[in-house]
Amino acid sequence: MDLRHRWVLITGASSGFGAAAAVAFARAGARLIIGARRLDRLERVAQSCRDVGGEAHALPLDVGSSESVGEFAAAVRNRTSNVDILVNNAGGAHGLEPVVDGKDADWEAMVQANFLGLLRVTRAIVPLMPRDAGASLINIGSIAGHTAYEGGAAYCGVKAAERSITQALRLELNGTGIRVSSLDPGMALSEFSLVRFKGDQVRADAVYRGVQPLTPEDIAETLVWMASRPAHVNIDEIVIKPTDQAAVHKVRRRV
Ligand code: NDP
Ligand code: 8X3
Repeated sequence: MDLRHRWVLITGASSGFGAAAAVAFARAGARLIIGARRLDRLERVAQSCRDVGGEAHALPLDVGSSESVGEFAAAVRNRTSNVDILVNNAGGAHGLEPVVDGKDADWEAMVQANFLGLLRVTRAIVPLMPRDAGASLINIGSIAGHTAYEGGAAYCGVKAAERSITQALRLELNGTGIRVSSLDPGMALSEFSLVRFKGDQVRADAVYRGVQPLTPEDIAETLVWMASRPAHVNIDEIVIKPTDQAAVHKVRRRV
């Protein structure tokens, strides 16, 4: 499917996968609406989209707030009546403590962004997605939603919920022609670990020590490929991991 002039909405586009995806879709000729909380960073991503010839609008968005999602959706409707591709990417992990040491604030942040945020944005944007015209709704899951690990109870839980939400949406939207997909990455180098470890760069770097992780550009390329399949093709689910990562716990380290 030709992505030129299609409207693509990406949540959490101020860094990592979302930022790289915005530029990749812009390069393919799409028009971008991007949302996140850090508006200065988001504006820079929008400029990068324009630098490759795309149209881009940066809008403030906190998916953890119904009010913010409502204002965001109103601002989206001011720019377009159609959203052809929705990428629900906003989210991340907070902390890596076992449940007995878990913090309410971390759990609440993960549930708000990865779980409720995904539902809120989808509820607001699906009515703008055209019927029978090759529209795509792509949720970013994780291998954490497939296999739990120590310290990941809440994060693995919300990413497992993402899989269930994706499956339910595919059933609910059957008959509309809107495609529903999940892209589930393994270890990828972004700000994910820096956020998880609350700015501790040394601890974040240790996650990727001796490993060649995925890059945000790997994820962006896959998203563009998924959205540009012919309208009758639905890529239900992709799991993408670094070659160095055979499973959550089975990682080749060169040091
Ligand atoms: P980054 O930390 O680089 O990017 C996360 C993005 O989400 C930022 O743009 C951030 O923007 C945004 N975000 C977080 N919370 C909110 C919120 N409440 N409202 C709006 N935007 C929000 O990490 P990644 O690019 O790696 O993460 C993107 C997605 O991929 C996440 O859902 C993550 O769980 C998932 N993932 C990551 C993997 C990895 O190894 N990196 C592997 C598998 C899945 P801002 O702070 O400006 O609001
Ligand atoms: C991010 C990948 O395995 O660190 O979702 O949870 S993992």
